[in-house]
Amino acid sequence: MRIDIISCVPALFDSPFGHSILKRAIQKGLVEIHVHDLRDFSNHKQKSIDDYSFGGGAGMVMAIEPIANCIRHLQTSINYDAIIYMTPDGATLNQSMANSLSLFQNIIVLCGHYKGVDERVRQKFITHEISIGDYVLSGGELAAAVLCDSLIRLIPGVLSDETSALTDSFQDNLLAPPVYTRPSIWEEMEVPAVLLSGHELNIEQWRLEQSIERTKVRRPDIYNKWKESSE
Ligand code: 6GU
Repeated sequence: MRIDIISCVPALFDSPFGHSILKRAIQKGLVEIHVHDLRDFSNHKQKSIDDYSFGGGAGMVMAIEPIANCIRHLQTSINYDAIIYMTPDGATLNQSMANSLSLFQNIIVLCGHYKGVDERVRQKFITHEISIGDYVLSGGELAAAVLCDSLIRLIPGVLSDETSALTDSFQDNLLAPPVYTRPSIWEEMEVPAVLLSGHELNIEQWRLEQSIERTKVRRPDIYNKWKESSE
């Protein structure tokens, strides 16, 4: 998978992809991430990328030209499967969206700032509009990093058997069960006996029950979906 990120604060991406699982995925060549500085595509002397909002009101709007220049430049060498705009008014990211987007070969992720992009950018170029939740961030960069993380970990070969995405919360519409490690007794708090029993079938059964119970209590919305799908 190749991800091209368009941002006016590219430095925000230095760290998220420089550690742990994502770093290794890049080193193994399973994903390529290219971050583009929107200002490099501005034709202005001052490299400006925003302008006043027509009709007035507080807040600047990201102009069409630098974004169009950047996207068209990228499209000269690559065919993109999706051009995603990170915006709080987009569809809220969930596991099933991450699953489908992870199948794409080449994607562009455009990070919004200020009051957002000129509406015509959305109409002309954008195929998906994504938010990461009902709260406002200062820009789309952190949201884009979240999106990329959720996609990259699904690429075959990125996770080992031990970290397999198949046992993640949400992957089967259930939250993950509680987990424990040594010591088996800590300040009189004991690990559930079944986990120490070595009885694989019972352990699997216990984990499923815990998952179901957790989901029912914490996320009744997801629980109802799971119940429908398991009937
Ligand atoms: Cl994608 N952008 C911004 N600025 N805020 C957000 C968001 C995106 N998703 C949730 N809040």
